[in-house]
Amino acid sequence: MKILKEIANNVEKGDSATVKELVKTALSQKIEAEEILNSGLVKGMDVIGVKFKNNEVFIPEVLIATRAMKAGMDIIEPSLTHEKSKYKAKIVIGTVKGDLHDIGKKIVCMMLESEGFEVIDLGIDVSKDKFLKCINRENPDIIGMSALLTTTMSYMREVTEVMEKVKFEKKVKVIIGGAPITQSFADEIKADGYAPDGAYAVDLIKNLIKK
Ligand code: B12
Repeated sequence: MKILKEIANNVEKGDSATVKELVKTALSQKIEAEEILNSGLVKGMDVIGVKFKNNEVFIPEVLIATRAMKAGMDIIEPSLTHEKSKYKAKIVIGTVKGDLHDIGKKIVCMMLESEGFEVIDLGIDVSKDKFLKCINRENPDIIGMSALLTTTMSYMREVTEVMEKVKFEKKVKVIIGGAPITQSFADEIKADGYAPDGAYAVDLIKNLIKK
């Protein structure tokens, strides 16, 4: 769809104002919010990711694209909210210590909220102490960790290790995600699940809370 391509192009260019307008137009054309997110906004970020990797763009361009992406996410957020689901669960989520990437985590939070789950977003650079304190304070059903760097994904292991006892006592499950994460890494660090994107994260949590 042409408008989705335009949204992707403008995220890539970092033109927040145009992204906002295009997203509003797409919504008024009754294009599903999830489709705008995945086939428009995320597509634009994917292109920036490849260009960044190939040294065709640098941090300032990535930051400007991030701003445009977030501007679009703010517009679609209210439209993502479906009817409250029958699933009830409290989810605490954060990007692990040393890692500042938060776009993917925010998408996961938005998708979970749209399904009626209660989500507490601890933000970025979250230490194991902060996760632990939050478990004791909030009694969540699920802890979600995000990491985008191969250097920070190992911190997830530190968190699952310190959580081993409390996980059992509090019956909390741990899920992980982010571009470098795989199911086999999740198994290796004894996480209860991994999801490659927001839609899979919703299904994963529905399955975990049934158990
Ligand atoms: C945007 C971006 C940035 C922005 C972040 C802005 C922000 N507010 O997030 C800025 C410019 C700050 C940045 C900085 C850096 N970045 Co950067 N960045 C990216 C980029 C281009 C896009 C990431 C993104 O937002 N993707 C779009 C979202 C939608 O996808 P996603 O994050 O994967 O999330 C989805 C899934 O993974 C999943 N998911 C995510 N989290 C979770 C959590 C749970 C619980 C679950 C279930 C699922 C889940 O669902 C999400 C939705 O579908 C990637 C390239 C890439 N291909 O990933 C590089 C990338 C991640 N960055 C990279 C690097 C190297 C850096 C820097 C070290 C650069 C530098 N020299 O300073 C710094 C590190 C800063 C730090 N300490 O964190 C590398 C990492 C390489 C590696 N192997 O570790 C990448 C891969 C680029 C590259 N190929 O070189 N970056």
